[in-house]
Formats: sequence, structure tokens, C-alpha cells
Amino acid sequence: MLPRDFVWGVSTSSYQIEGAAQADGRGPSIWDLYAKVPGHIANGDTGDVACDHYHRYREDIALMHRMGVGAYRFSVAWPRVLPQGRGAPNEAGLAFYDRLIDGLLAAGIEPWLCLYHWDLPQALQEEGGWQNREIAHWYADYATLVAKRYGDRVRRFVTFNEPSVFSLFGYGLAWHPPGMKDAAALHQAIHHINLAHGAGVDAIRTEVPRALVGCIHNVQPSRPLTDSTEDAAAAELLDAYWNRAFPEPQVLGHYPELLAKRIEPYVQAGDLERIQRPVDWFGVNHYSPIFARADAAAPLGFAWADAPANVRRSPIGWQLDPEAFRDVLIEVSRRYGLPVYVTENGAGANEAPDQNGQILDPERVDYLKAYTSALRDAFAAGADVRGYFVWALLDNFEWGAGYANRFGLVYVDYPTQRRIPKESAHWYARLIHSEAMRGVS
Ligand code: IFM
Repeated sequence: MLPRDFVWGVSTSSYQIEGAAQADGRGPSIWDLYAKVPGHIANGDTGDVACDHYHRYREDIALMHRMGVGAYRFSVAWPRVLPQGRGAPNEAGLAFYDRLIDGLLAAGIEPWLCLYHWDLPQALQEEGGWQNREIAHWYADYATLVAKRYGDRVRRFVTFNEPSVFSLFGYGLAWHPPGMKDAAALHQAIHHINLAHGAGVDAIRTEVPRALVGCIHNVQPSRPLTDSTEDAAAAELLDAYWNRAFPEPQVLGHYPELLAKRIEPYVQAGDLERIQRPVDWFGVNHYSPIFARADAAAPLGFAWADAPANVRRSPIGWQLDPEAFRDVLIEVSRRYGLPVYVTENGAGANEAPDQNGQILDPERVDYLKAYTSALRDAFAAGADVRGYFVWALLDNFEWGAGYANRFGLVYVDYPTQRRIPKESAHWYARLIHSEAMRGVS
């Protein structure tokens, strides 16, 4: 049985839901520019309006309140509070997160504040972005600003969401901004993100001694596409970039063996101590296993592969394997020795309202049932799992897929911005309610 204080939450991120891209002095982010380039995003979608959460956050808090969630993980848009990435803060942007945090607390929902979910200020990209070592200082200053402002009300701070995704997709595979396929740039970025994490942990602790700080890592088994030895080596390398390049230096104080030599040119004396700062918990995002195949022509020597047709897959083609989730939780808990929170898990689909205007999403309900049951199995096997957040509260801007792939518990009718809780939202509310009622007579 899960502990009584187990946290049941939902997650979102700034660029994916806020919209209001030019409101109240927000500066441009790398995603604003990248999304506008034809061919980058399905259907030419952008995050300009998204779910208009910037104006509708009260309604969104009410939705969470009705669902009964205990915690909400959101991210602060760095360019909304520091339009140039550093220098003068934007009071109107800061005030938005005051309103959001106050609204959450009034509804009895704990805010989990993430500092970085990929929307780097464009002004910093123009100075080299994650390739510039100075960014660790820019990031620490930003972390200080945010911690100082909200630390009286927020205790849970996240330095980064999925650093391996935005680094590999942005610098290795050219699927995200800055759209590069350059091994050296990727290795440089990995190291500077790790330095920023360490500097950010220190900055948050200086401002908020009671803070509980963590970083969120996607952890997913990396599988070879075929039985060939080349594909096996490709999967091992993808595993190093995807599952290890960040948690190992941050928590264990070293880079994975397969990457150490590649990153070495960017490492200065004392850097690993700067990176390995004490954290309070470990965030795991997990959806499915991932696949790799050898590709001698690719800058990294491997290519990302779609899940093969002979495995069970979700409507958007991701492998369904709850046992892999269970094993990941057991392994992460053992390996890193920190309390584990599942900060994202959920299912993508392309559903639409039925003739009664209801959203029936049985595949998502089945997914959530299977994955929460796997989580219980991991806990029973000794994994120190303390919370679970569904991705996502709302349908939202799903990066390269635009609005085509829906992950929300709540459906968003984009033309009207009407929110409709799906069958899965009702299921999640019942689960939370029954957990809360456990042992209450
Ligand atoms: O939407 C993303 C989120 O931004 C990061 N983790 C995976 C989700 C689904 O693809």
C-alpha cells in the first residue's frame, strides 16, 4: 500500500500552455522563433496562444481542485520574468506567477516550481545559449530572482525538466531549437547545463533554506531496434546520453564511462564538485522504452528509431510496457538513493468529443491503470516512490507534433478554449479520492 502522504499531482509547462507570448512585456524564447520556421512544427502550430493559461489560470486551478490533486508542477517562463534573460526583471511577468501560486495555495494545491522547461530566452541564445559557459551564472541569477520572489510560498523547486531531451534533441538530432546536429556542441551543452544545475541548487538554497530541490530526469530503457551487435552498441550509447549524462554527474559525481572522454574538453578543475550539489529528491519522467539503431553517418553514430511494429504501442506509436516502468523505479531508487517522484507519466492520443460532447479516452484510462499499478509494484518491491504526477493537466502544445497529439486529462477545444474533463480525469479524481478515504471510517 502506498503511504498516506503519497503525492498525487498533475504537470504542465510554460511554453506548452501559457500562450500570451507577447503579453505584459514577455521576451521571446527560442521556441517562439523556432516554431515560426515553416516545417518545424506539425500544421505550422506555435505556442503563441496555446491553452491561454496566462489568462485562464483561475479556471485551470478550479479544474485541479475538482479533481482533488494535491500538487501541481508548472514551469516559470524565463523570458516572461527576464525578457532579456538577465538584467532588468519584468514585474508584470513576476506578478503572474504570484497570482498563480496564491491561487494554488488557496485551493489547497502545493506548487512545484520548475525553473526550466526548455523556453530559453532568445537573447541568451544569441550569446551562445547552452554552449556558453557563462550561462551557469545567468541561470543562477535567474534562480535567485525566482527563489527570492516565491520562496515564502514555494518549497519544491526543480532545476531542470529532462535536460537530456532538450540537449539531445536541440544539439544532436536537430528536432528542437537551436536545431543543431553537432556532437561537440552537444557535449559542451551537456556540461554547461550540469554546471547550471549545480549553481542553481546553491542559489535556491541560499534564498530558501527550507527548499526541497530536485532535478527531473527522463529515465526510459534504451532498446536496440534489431538483434545486431551494432544496434546493441547504439542502444548503449543512447542510454548514456538519455538516462545517465545528467543524473550521474549530479548525484554520483561522474560522467558515464561512454561519455566521459567526449565531455572532457569542456571540464575545468572543480567542475564535478560544482555539479554534484546535494539534492533532496529525484524526479522521474517515464512514458515508454525508447529504441536506437546504428547509423555510421549520424554525428553521434546512432539514430533514434520508432518502436517496432511487433510491440504493443499507444495511439501515437510509443511502446506500452508498464513492467519497464516498474523496473525503472526500482533501479533509480536503488542507484541514486533519493526519494523518487514520478513527475510525468501519461498517454498521447488524438481523441475528439463524441456526439454528446463527451471525451471518452479508454486507452488513456487503461494506460494510467496499468502504470499506477506498476508503480505500486515498484513500491512493494522497495522503491522509495513518494509521488506521481500525470502529464498533463490539459491538452497542450506537444513540441514538434504541435496540437495534434493530446496528453491532457482535460480536453482543450482550441478555437473556443473550452475545457472538458475527459473520462481519464474522472478516473484520476476517483483514484485520488479513494486513496484519501483509505483507512478513514
Ligand atoms: O510534452 C512533453 C513534456 O514537455 C516533456 N516530457 C514528455 C511530454 C510528452 O511528450
